[in-house]
Amino acid sequence: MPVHTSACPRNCYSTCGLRVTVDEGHVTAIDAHPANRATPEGPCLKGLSYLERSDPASRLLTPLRRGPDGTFRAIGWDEALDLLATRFLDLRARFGPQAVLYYAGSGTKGLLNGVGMAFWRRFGGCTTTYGDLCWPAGLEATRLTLGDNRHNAPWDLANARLIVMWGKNAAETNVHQMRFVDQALAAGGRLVVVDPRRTQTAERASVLLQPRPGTDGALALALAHVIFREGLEDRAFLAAHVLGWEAYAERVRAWTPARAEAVTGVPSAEIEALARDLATAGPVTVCAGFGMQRYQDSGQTMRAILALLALTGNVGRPGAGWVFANLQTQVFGGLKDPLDFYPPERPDGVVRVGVSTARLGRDLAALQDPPVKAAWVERGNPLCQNPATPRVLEAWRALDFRVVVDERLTDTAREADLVLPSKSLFEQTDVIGAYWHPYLQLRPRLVDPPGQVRPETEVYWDLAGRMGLDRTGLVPPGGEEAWLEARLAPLPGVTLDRLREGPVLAPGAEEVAFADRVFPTPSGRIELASAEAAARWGVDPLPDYTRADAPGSFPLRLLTPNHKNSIHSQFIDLAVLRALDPGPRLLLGAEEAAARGLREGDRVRVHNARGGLVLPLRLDLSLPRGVAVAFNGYGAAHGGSVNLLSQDLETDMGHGAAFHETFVDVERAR
Ligand SMILES: Nc1nc2c(c(=O)[nH]1)N[C@H]1C(S)=C(S)[C@@H](COP(=O)(O)OP(=O)(O)OC[C@H]3O[C@@H](n4cnc5c(=O)[nH]c(N)nc54)[C@H](O)[C@@H]3O)O[C@H]1N2
Ligand SMILES: Nc1nc2c(c(=O)[nH]1)N[C@H]1C(S)=C(S)[C@@H](COP(=O)(O)OP(=O)(O)OC[C@H]3O[C@@H](n4cnc5c(=O)[nH]c(N)nc54)[C@H](O)[C@@H]3O)O[C@H]1N2
Ligand SMILES: [Mo]
Repeated sequence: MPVHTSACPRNCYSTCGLRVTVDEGHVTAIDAHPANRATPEGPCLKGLSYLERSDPASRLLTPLRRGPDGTFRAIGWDEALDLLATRFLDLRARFGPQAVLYYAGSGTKGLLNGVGMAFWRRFGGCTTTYGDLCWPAGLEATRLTLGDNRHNAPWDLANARLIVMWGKNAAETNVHQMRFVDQALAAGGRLVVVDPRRTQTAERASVLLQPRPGTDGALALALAHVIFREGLEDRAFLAAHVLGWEAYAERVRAWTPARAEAVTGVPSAEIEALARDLATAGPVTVCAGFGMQRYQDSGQTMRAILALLALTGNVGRPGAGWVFANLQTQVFGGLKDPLDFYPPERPDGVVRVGVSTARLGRDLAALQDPPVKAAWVERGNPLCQNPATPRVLEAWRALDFRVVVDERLTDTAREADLVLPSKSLFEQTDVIGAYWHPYLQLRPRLVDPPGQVRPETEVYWDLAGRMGLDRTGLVPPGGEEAWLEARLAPLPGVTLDRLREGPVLAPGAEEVAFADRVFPTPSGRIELASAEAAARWGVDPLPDYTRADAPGSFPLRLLTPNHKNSIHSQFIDLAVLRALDPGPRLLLGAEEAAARGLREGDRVRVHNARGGLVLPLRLDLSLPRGVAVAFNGYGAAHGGSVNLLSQDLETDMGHGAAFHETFVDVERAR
């Protein structure tokens, strides 16, 4: 049976290389692609579940139109395209093209995703979002400090003597990274985890530091304090490659371990010990996750953590460095894959970059001249995944016309006027990058889309035809490969034929990032002091920690991490995952539960001024006081999204979403 190279295009670090077996027009098996050195041992359960996920029985197969009574009826493409053309042209005539919001989420990677914006430009423009729900605080903190988001190849982690997994739960969110952790441990290295929870990753660690959520900045400043106090800093490296370290040494003088203990709850002896290890155990790799990036001061926190590697000379060496986002596969210019990031300060008069993704509901409702009247959502589920669901829902319901392109009836699709069925990863050829490993990969068209399913590019092509738009830059049906070849043409050695054989290293990919000690910052050095940080984001030029949370009326901070069995709201409704997943739940430590007279298994109402959610209680004895945990991704079908409770606040840098600035209380459900 024919076996083909493919790759998983989900928004996940691993971006696994796959080998896909096709038998008589059906995908029948999914295996690892051994040539992807980062993921040679095979996809996770979600990857294997593509057999179910791409099966026509579990998907939308026709456009659906919602009637006045709220029920959906299947319609043909003729009717769908007519409706789209009529409504959008009418809104354009009355309010201008910017009355349409084009909202793209992170549902799939692929160069062809860029065709969506090309269509809206042909339409005359639109309104779109800036910032991102995910990683921009860390991306920006890293760019300001190192000049670029690059890191050592994933397999280089095996060379580390000390790995600090900081706010990252790789055992659930980047399972393939744990292989390299294991290799490092087998060679005598050590793993330290910094997480308020005892995660599956922490189970493999020799030390778990549990800072109070949001206090990592104070922890990092105190670690730097000890390094300087003991004279453990790498003077030669600092003198040659680091800007602002003298001022930083002054800054951290006040951050004694005792002060940090009072703020973070981490015992000062553990701070002292980790500081010495960072300086002497070398080489040290810090794998920084997204956990501490979901706060208002995340950018400054990430800068403070990254500074520890600069102080100890752990940059540009095998087994050392900062593993956050590896954008070495972003070689296509003008298109940031997986997520576009349009800075709002660069208006072009056509596309109004006017809505912060983190404040979607609030900004949508407030925009004027023109107001937003319609929305087109693709690859995203904003009524589940964006902060402050009640506000998003209110703004969404106030629109005149709502279109969602998706494989299934998500929380957002259920609230749409028109739902268009989208393709699976096996139904259109595309090229994808990654943000952990350095491979470009192909996911070829292997089977025909079922029912009336059509790739987005074809829908745009036909819609442009109906509307009488210039189709330059759009992709005609069957034209994907030519379009992709043109994008690949400038890249030496990267062709569709090569990609069909297996993953290809991005041109210029480095095993060890910054080995040449060239840092593309304004000063050419690692910038602990960043004038740009101050000018662009209004923060202190040095990393700092100024958080002072006053006690509010809701005593528990709600953390809403990711979990193994979904990619955000994806996969979790498939039978194979439901069979194994414990389902949505609220985690509390024993003391907080006891203080409320609650026991394991009770149905509890977690609530704040914005809303409430009823969930079964699970005790998590690792959780400190003042913290509650509920995993994100579960939607209305599971009782409601955690974002019914979250706040729509931005991070200090990059316009990220401060999901964890959310406080709740928990009571027995009545
Ligand atoms: N299975 C699976 N894998 C995924 C995803 C998924 O949804 N499911 N999503 C992908 C995407 S888009 C992303 S962004 C990544 C995210 O990958 P990770 O960074 O691993 O994920 P998170 O679950 O957001 O956060 C990691 C940890 O941070 C901890 N944390 C929360 N607050 C703090 C804090 O203040 N300080 C510290 N030190 N830790 C804190 C949480 O308890 C959690 O265990 O995973 C990717 N991979
Ligand atoms: N409270 C809380 N909320 C969070 C987070 C958190 O930690 N806490 N994490 C945030 C993070 S890191 C992220 S990245 C976001 C993710 O937010 P989203 O990007 O909105 O997340 P998904 O749930 O992955 O939704 C993507 C949708 O795309 C659809 N899709 C998949 N493939 C295709 C395709 O080829 N075409 C089309 N048209 N659609 C497709 C899927 O079916 C799915 O419905 O969530 C954020 N939300
Ligand atoms: Mo994310």
